[in-house]
Amino acid sequence: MKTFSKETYIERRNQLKLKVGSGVLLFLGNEESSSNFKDNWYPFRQDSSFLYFFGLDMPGLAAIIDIDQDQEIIFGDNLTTVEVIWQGAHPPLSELAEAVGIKINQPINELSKFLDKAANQQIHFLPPYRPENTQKLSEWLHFPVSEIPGRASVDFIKSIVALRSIKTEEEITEINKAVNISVRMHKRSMKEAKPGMKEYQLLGLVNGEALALGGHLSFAPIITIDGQILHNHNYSNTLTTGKMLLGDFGAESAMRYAGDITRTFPVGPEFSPTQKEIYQIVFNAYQAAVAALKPGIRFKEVHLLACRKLAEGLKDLGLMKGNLDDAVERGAHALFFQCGLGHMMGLDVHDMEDLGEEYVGYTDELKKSKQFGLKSLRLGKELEKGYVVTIEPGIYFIPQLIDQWQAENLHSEYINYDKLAEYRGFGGIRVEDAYVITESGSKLLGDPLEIEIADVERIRGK
Ligand SMILES: [Mn+2]
Repeated sequence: MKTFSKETYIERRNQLKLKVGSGVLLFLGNEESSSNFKDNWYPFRQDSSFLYFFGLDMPGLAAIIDIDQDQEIIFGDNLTTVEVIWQGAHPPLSELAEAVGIKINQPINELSKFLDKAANQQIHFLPPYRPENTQKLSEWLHFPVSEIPGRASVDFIKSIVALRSIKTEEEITEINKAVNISVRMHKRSMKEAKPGMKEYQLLGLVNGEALALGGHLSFAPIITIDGQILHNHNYSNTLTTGKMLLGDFGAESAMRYAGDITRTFPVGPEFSPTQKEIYQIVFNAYQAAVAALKPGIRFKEVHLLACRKLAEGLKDLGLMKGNLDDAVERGAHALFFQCGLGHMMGLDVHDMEDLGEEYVGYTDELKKSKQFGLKSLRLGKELEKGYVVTIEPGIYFIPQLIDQWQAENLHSEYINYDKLAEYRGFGGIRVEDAYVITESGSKLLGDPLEIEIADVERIRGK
């Protein structure tokens, strides 16, 4: 288990105490999680806020920061001899706690007693996303399970979001490691994809690449010739010349920071002329969005700029028409780009999404839109130096959606449905990289990976 220095964690906790101000902060780590029977576990994944403030990447832990008494305690049990037989020995919890700057550790069953004694203090907890943790909170705090999500502390959430959103230099170093493993995974798929292969063969190659470099998958990969299915987790298709392969996947580094990259490339050695046209529109939107990144700009504005670029290209091809300012404002482009331009990335690939999009991506002043397309934009608020965001525009031709809009005659002043019929079976194109916001603009994370048409075709062996 690799951690930052104890000073990093002490400083993060001090900042958190200052922000929340008073009360007791309760952190629940994660447990092993069973898949089909008790001892057959999914790979263990620690809670990211627990990792951020306590660094300990192992199951069965919880922690308290009692701001009022200025006390920090890690709760957990040392392994029993029976557990050591199966799992091997770990350093004692006191030693692990000391390494992240915590002087007091207690057995896990002391935690409910601690909370009962603290009943007259405000006990802050985060919204749980695992049922086991919801149940524990219910038992320890004596609220019904159904009330737990609504009782999560907004002050606690907002304070954590404020801290975790700004990535420090040592975090950027870790994210770069994750992105660079992700780059190697993509190079592997771009070099080795061939007509006749199954999508799952590529899945095996890229997963193997991540594992061989000491990483893990940071989320379930999308590796598909049906790129128009936005979160496609089917890998059973055969790669055929004329199709494009859309790969959206990335690695998690040893310290659990995420990478997330998307590329779309031809299964054959080159794109068709039509594929090139659509790809170039997506790439132009990507470039325009990246050029706009800087502190102070709302990400929603960057998203809309990318939408406008997509709409311009689609109008040039005759797929859209009319006044593009109005078209984008009314959401007509969302027939082709149904999702958001990007998201924050850090210890989670969609960073802090467990804490609530309304706190991570929006503010009291800027609420999420309900318009189709914009309602899927996870991040809307002003960017700050140190934010890490992904930029992932795309164009997707979804036959069912086209049919529905056409049947409703929706946005027909902006969409040329006759011309669109030629693109029904086109599929989808997306490109994606991650950027850190700097003093004056942004910087690409990780080593550059081929993205322009000529470079992609070169790697495909044209
Ligand atoms: Mn992404």
